[in-house]
Amino acid sequence: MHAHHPGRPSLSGARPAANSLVTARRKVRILCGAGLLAVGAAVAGCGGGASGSAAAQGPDAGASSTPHEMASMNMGDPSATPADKVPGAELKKGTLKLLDTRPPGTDDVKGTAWLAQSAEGTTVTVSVTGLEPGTAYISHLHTKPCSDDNGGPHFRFDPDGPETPPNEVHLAFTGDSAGRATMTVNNDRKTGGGAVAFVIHPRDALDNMIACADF
Ligand SMILES: [Cu+2]
Repeated sequence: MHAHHPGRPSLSGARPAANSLVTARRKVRILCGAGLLAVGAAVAGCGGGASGSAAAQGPDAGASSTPHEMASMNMGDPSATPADKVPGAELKKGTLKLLDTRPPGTDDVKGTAWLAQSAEGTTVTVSVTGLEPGTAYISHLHTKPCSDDNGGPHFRFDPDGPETPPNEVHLAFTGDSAGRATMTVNNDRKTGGGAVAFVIHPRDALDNMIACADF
């Protein structure tokens, strides 16, 4: 009798395995997006898809990832290949300059940011000194030069898309005991010429801009 069901084509049986993987990833992204709405403070940290292929993650990353781990991964991975070491990339380098908008106690912030674009997408690395030990910072790609409105708005791959990774490029880091930090983040899309500056903010005062680097 089972063979006699012309009205029920067995679509699921014919679907290639790759499709179900894509479906699973979409589900993860949707889940992540839902979490963002609920957890405002973590808004800058969601969107685990930014690092791209499964090959870029550990072998069991998919099995063990929680939304929280995804968030920290997407805001940067200190062990990722830094932008200036990405093979075959077009590399831009900028020196951090202090901004007039910086809060007290940040006069010693110095460092370098690198923006690499390759077939793998975009890699951004920042290396900073003069941070407050134990203090958290957030940094972003911006669309204007540092001299123009302190870098202007955040760069977005899709201008009408969300203000969160992976549609924006965010790096989170904390000053170590010596006030230093180095962080790298990957995104599977290229910024093209749209991201021209890199700006560091205190994590607890995102409207505050400490320093900016032009690419
Ligand atoms: Cu910013």
